[in-house]
Amino acid sequence: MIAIYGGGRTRSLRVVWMAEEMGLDYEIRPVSLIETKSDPAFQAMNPAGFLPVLQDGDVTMIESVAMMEYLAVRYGPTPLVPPTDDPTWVRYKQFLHFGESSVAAVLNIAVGSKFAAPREHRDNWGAALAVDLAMNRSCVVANQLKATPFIAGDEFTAADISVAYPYLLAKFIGFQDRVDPVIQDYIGRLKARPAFERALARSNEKAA
Ligand SMILES: N[C@@H](CCC(=O)N[C@@H](CS)C(=O)NCC(=O)O)C(=O)O
Repeated sequence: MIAIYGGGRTRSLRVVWMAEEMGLDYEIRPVSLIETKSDPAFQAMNPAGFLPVLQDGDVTMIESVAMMEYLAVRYGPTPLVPPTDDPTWVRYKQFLHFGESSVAAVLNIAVGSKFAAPREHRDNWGAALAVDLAMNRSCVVANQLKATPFIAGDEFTAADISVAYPYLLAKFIGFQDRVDPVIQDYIGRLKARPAFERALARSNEKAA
């Protein structure tokens, strides 16, 4: 059985959503971000102590987008990944990584500042810059969505799961008013997918 450590608003949601879209059996092992840094069992899987972690037999993984790629290769083929000779593949691949590397990753500073920093350090220049960077880069997402209904083209793919994740945190982090309306509409459409609804419900059963 595939085990996904995380739950709640963590990036495990990407992996759970992917598993739901593919109809895979999996279990969520809820882990608190406070525990991961001091739990020897968790440290053995990811010495850096961040979430999510995926375990599947002998396989242990610590990168959410790579986990999605793993599921597609190990349990696919799936329409969530266009064939490499498909004209949408390059855009698919780029946005699959853009969602984490260019948007979600920079927002970690905003999340840490808002929820973990001492009160007097919460409104800091770096946290504001993190949101500014994410919003500036979001023009790439908005421009694509003005041309196609999904981020790689006419079909929903794993790249949509990757790109959607940071915008699902908009209200939580507090930048929802800055999200382009075309992205807000897109996120609304993605949230209505039955697989997303199931993924969110299971992720929230015992929030991390
Ligand atoms: N690139 C990693 C980022 C993982 C990440 O930043 N996870 C957050 C929770 S969603 C976390 O554990 N933050 C605390 C930390 O990095 O120590 C991925 O996509 O899995």
